[in-house]
Amino acid sequence: MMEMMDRKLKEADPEIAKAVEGELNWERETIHLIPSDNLASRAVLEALGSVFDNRYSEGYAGKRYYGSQEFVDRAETLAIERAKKIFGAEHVNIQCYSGSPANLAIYFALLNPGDKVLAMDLTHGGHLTHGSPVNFTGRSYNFVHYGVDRETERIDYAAVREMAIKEKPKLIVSGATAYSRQIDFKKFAAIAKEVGAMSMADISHITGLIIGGVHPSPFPETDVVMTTTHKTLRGPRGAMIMCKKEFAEKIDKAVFPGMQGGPHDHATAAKAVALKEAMQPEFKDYAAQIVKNARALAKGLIENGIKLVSGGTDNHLILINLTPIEKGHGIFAQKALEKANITVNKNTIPYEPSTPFYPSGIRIGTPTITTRGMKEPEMAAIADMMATVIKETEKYSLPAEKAERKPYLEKFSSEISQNSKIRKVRDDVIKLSRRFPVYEGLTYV
Ligand code: DSN
Repeated sequence: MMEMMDRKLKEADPEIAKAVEGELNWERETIHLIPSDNLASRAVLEALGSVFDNRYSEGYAGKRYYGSQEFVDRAETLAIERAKKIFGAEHVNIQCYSGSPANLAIYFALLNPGDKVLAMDLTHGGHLTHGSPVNFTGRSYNFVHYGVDRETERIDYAAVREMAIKEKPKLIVSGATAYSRQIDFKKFAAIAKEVGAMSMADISHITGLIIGGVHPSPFPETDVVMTTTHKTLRGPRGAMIMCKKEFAEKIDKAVFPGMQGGPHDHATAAKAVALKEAMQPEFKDYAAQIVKNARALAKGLIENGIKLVSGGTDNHLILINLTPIEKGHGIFAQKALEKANITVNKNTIPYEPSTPFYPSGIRIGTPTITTRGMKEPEMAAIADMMATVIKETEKYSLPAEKAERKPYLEKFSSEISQNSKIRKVRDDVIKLSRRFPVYEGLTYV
């Protein structure tokens, strides 16, 4: 028995060790542009893989349903105090498993089933849990949605206000997962106040930018703020809810016992570590560089004739509109870029003319490559490489018949992997990636 307890991963489970090593090597040799991903520090990963994984600790610090919680309480209290200090939040619940359950907990705390909520439409950049009809939230509450203006492709605050006055929602949600411009949280909070609604901000994508002072903060005006902890914050997968004191009790009760059981204490410890890292001066440089890099990448793409939603970016994220090639082209661009070791995700664009599975855009972002130390010169090179790859996909177009799509995409994948220009880009990507090492010396096999 004890022998089993002391084995290293490579001895206990070589298949999983190989899969983890594969992921590590993939990260080392790719340009990773998914804007919601990032690289956690070794200290964060160490806390995440610590003995805190072994514990149950339902309840909150000082008021648990299990004994011997001294060290769990210490880690949780440190995480909470750090978050409060960083954001100026009156109350923090650090226990949320991830962004989706955290949003559900907020709705559970503040709303009754059927209540009206105003939030951003998924296809305009909102999140599934902002009331998409295919999500639990859309089925349980009466969501009405604002989007972006057709011309500017930015949020039209006057239109949001008009909708709020007309619809009289109980809650107004701001925040997005695919919006490349700054969000005016103060305006959202003011609109909510004017119509007697509560205000909530989902800042998951931009937390790191807010901490670094390169995006306006939703504090102190917004009633409840949710963030995941693994995106620009660069912590473990998870989330936290911050709120005004008056909502504290309801939020805590909604998280536990309302939505969750035992908190993930290993994740709590890792959140504390990430928050400490976010308090260091170099985190500000990192956040500023994310935005500089996104701007440089956007500029390079535009110079290569690529169309961007809203014409550019103010944050970490860029949405590419591929309709000049064809509607529904996102899947071709994603697959071709993947063959060149450039990781992106296909994404809907505002007023999407195709479908969510075959959308007309791709979404990219700079958090991971910034963490690796890349700067503006590398962004120009990445823009050129992306443009070369996307150009190679121009002669392919999505079959109108659904049954023809799968075989056509398989044929496309195999053809594109033989494409010499894409192979050349792949070689260049590997060379560039190796200049910015990741987790040096780490191995699992
Ligand atoms: N799935 C996340 C994203 O990629 O933006 C949001 O939860």
